[in-house]
Amino acid sequence: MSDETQRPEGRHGIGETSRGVWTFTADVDLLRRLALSGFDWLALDAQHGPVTRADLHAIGRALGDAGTTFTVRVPAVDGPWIGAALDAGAATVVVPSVDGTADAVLAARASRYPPLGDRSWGPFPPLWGALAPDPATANATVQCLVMVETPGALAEVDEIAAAPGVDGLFVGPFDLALGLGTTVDALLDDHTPGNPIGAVVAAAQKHGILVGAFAGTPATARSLRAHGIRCLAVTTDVAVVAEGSRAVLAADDGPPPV
Ligand code: 3PY
Ligand code: MG
Repeated sequence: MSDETQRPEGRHGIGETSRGVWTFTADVDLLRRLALSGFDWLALDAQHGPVTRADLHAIGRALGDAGTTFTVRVPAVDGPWIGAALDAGAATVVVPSVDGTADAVLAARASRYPPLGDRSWGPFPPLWGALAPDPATANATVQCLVMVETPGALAEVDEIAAAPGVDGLFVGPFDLALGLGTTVDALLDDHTPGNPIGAVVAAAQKHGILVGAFAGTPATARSLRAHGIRCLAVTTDVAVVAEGSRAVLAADDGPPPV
């Protein structure tokens, strides 16, 4: 295969209306199988999963070879981690624990090469003989989604959505509920004027950027869609295994009677 055929044409990130799978595993075969299972996108969780920066190399190569793009939820507002995830070939980074506009700007700038940001040049694909996008293409196609999951981010959500290089807002309902001193159910059921999730959706719509959220289950996805969010992580690798096992055991007749 020539280098030309390995050019990462058609790289695309997360769509406005899409269903993703959230993954904790660092196992490349399982990730590759899941990436080819029909979800619109796959997000590796390096904040709450065991994915390390060293794992990114093999994962990026395996998913790149499979012709699929991927997202990385980095562990924190951390420029070098954002750079490493993108160097490995991630099309999208999801940045957690953003506490205000300054954090969002840091994340956006870490996602783009100069003059738009301060990302450093060093993509991994040439290490295994593939081509990486040139800086201008990388800047034009990368997606930096900042999480709104703290009271600080919520208070500045309009300013965050307006910040150059912030391509989308991604709601973390679990941390947002904790930070606001409420429950996930109460947060999701709140449709009063000015409610927190509605405020995130309104800010994204006002500034013409994507809005997404972690749901984890189809039931939570339903509640988030009722707020107008259509880009959702609808399940996790762990749930896919557990529910797949349950479905197989329920469908099977069991051992023959002795
Ligand atoms: C949250 O709900 O806080 C998340 O970060 C989802 O993973
Ligand atoms: Mg969170």
